[in-house]
Amino acid sequence: EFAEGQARFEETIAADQRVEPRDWMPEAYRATLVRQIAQHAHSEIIGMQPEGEWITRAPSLRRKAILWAKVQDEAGHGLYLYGAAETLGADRAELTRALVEGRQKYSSIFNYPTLTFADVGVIGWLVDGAAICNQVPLCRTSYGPYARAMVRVCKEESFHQRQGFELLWTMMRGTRAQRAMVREAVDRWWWPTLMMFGPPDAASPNSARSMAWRVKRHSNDELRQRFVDMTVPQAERLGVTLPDERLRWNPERGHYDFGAPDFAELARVIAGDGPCNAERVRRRAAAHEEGAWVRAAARAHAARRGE
Ligand code: FAQ
Repeated sequence: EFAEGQARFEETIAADQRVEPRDWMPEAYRATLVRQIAQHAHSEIIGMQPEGEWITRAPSLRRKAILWAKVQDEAGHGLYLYGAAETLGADRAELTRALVEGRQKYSSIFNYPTLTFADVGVIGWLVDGAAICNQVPLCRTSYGPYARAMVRVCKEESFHQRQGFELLWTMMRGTRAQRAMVREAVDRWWWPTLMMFGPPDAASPNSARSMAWRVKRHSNDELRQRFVDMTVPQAERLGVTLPDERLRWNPERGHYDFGAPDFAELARVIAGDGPCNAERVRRRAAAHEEGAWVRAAARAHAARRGE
């Protein structure tokens, strides 16, 4: 039975079809998916914090309504993704514990502070832009529930990216101070955004196996390049300069050349030593504690209904 399951799994991957929750799968495949999907879910939930801080300080009712809706979408993405992890047998309470105890990761990008309202626009434009580059190929990832979750998530992320661009577009047509605010925010976020794609391919321990299993469909460096190629023309339209002296079109390669992010900084931030790591995790832990009564009430309700 084991050999049969394994053969079927390999056929499914080779034929570029989806593996479904009830199918036999290697334990390492399951573990890799739980790791990646949980990290992805944690990123969405922790990712609510940097922008969420601006909801009460948004400059107009319209901007407040937009930001509120975006941050709620992120909660929805997180729940979707935890649901996908549960189809692999993961326990959601355990995933949350692993996050607050630092046993599981979330994206490095959410450990940087949001200092001005322009940061809200830049997160939409650059961070959601990078998320889309990374996630559109995940719509065809080999595990069915993850792939299907990504279809919906990507539609919302595209909308988020456009709202970020529109916010910055408006600010760039505003006062001199607003333009300066946008440029300063772009300078701070550009390099951390490039780090979202992970370490360079040669230093990416999970890539080879994840690509063989078609969990990942492109390498970290390929996606980073794709993001740069997509973003440079947008920066030109916006009228901002990206803070990289080595950035230039390479006609031979048909791509932009660009400088290397500081991967030592990425390693430090992943290890817990970024500007806001402690604060982000503390706040997540506090929110979880404050929600204890809701979980207790839900359990009591389920018990009374005999569930
Ligand atoms: N931050 O061998 P690799 C969003 C870890 S978008 C932290 O290359 P892999 C939307 C990596 O996990 C952000 N850790 O790993 C939003 C591994 O450690 P491990 C979330 C990182 O898995 C927008 C180790 O380094 N998106 O939330 C990072 O093959 C705006 C070695 O790396 C996703 O999670 C990093 N930047 O490739 C929300 C996408 N990079 O696990 C709010 C799905 C690497 O062995 C506002 N994930 N590490 O202990 C992926 O595509 C992949 O997991 C990668 C990493 C590409 C992130």
